[in-house]
Amino acid sequence: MDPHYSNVGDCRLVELPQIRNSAGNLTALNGGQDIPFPIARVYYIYDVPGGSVRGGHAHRDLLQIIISLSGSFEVVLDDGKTKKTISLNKPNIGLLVCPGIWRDLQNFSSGSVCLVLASLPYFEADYIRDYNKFLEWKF
Ligand code: T46
Repeated sequence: MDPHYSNVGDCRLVELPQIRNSAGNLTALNGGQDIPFPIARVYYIYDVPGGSVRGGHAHRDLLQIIISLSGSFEVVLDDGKTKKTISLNKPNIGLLVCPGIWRDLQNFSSGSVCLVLASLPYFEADYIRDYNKFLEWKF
């Protein structure tokens, strides 16, 4: 997908497998199978103070799946024309975020944990952290 032409409609919720038994649930994620790309990096966000907003950037090439492992938060997706707010609050639901989409993460509940599976290693040059530059790059 050309990230210059991606839009919020290309981002979607992905149902992740759950193995349930009387002792609880387990979710195993295999890159390229349960996740639609090979996983190059995993990171997680936690201890977010109330009212904090994270994100505030787009990626040129990176694909990600964002999962709420515990608690809840919202992801605001923005393709420069349309914004869409997605609430995440289930550890078996991931949000696939395409390249070329601005994202903000907000309304973190107390104790929430955000897990992110990323298609590429951390590379600061892949970030667009200025919204006007994002619009210039996109259009
Ligand atoms: C995204 C949202 C959901 C690293 O050194 N390695 C890493 O893999 C990451 C993700 C970050 N960092 C450093 C870069 C900054 O100095 O950690 C610091 C905080 O990163 P950032 O301000 O980008 O964090 P968020 O929560 O605003 O954004 C992160 C991801 O960067 C981003 O790709 O989509 O989570």
